Amino acid sequence: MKCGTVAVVGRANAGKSTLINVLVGEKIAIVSPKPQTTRERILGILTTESYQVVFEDTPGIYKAANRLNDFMQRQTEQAAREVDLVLFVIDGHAGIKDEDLATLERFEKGNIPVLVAFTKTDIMPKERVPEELVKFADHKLAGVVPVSARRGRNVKKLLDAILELLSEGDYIFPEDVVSDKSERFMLREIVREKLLLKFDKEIPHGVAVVLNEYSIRPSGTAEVNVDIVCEKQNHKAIIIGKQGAALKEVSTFAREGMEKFLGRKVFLTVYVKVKENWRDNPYLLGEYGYKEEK
Ligand SMILES: Nc1nc2c(ncn2[C@@H]2O[C@H](COP(=O)(O)OP(=O)(O)O)[C@@H](O)[C@H]2O)c(=O)[nH]1
Ligand SMILES: [Mg+2]
Repeated sequence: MKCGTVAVVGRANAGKSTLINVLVGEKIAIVSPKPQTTRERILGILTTESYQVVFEDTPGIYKAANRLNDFMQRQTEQAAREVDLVLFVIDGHAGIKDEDLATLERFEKGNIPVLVAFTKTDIMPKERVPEELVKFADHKLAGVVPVSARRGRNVKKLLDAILELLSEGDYIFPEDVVSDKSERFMLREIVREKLLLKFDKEIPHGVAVVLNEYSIRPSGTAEVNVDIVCEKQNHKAIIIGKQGAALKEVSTFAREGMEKFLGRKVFLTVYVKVKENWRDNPYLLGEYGYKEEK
């Protein structure tokens, strides 16, 4: 039996969470076209009879602008120090930048092997792939695998490359566990995902979702109540929208996402609240789940 841990790192929006969801075969992390979608380390666990791979999704690498970003950066760095393999995800379509290569070098200096997943090949011309890959020539990598998470292209090949680099060992998690995060966490994240899809930058980045209630009625329907906490009174007005239209749309998508995730009907109620500058308030960061576990 092979078993190992893999930190999935790379630039914001590179496609890390999408790739992990495809590798694990279940949605363990939310995905959106906006950076800063993933805020913390999330484990996605793939178990078969012959191996267990524990993927660590991370927030990605970028400059910190507030305490929430500091937390996100620490989560990424911690993850990359404590694993058997670093999977460096690069958005092939965006192209390999000097900045990517500099970050890659930092990981190469550690004692952990680095494998590159060159993703989003489905939206780039075929001939550009080898042109980009030569940029890795001077790097001491365990390998480079071009993939498309969206199309599932070469994902099996990537998994084989990962397994090659892992050792024999006992499983860390029970076989039926796919994530270290609870259902409660995913319910909050699903609301945040829909906010990221609906609104621009400042609003979703300044939002926290609090789960007040999650219970199952005798009929089997789940009752879910959440607060959307935003940073400013005018953000609240935008989130709610004219006659509540925007909030209604987000709530409907969130309910549908929850129903798919839970496999049952959901009765969802949502309130919007304002907490100014919560992203820089250590107490509120803790309250909303953005603090290191002891
Ligand atoms: N075309 C294409 N888009 C992708 C692929 N993987 C991810 N994306 C998109 O890239 C965006 C960022 O993905 P996400 O997984 O949230 O990136 P992360 O920030 O690195 O976790 C989303 O809009 C995804 O749908 C892929 O293989 N092909
Ligand atoms: Mg992500």
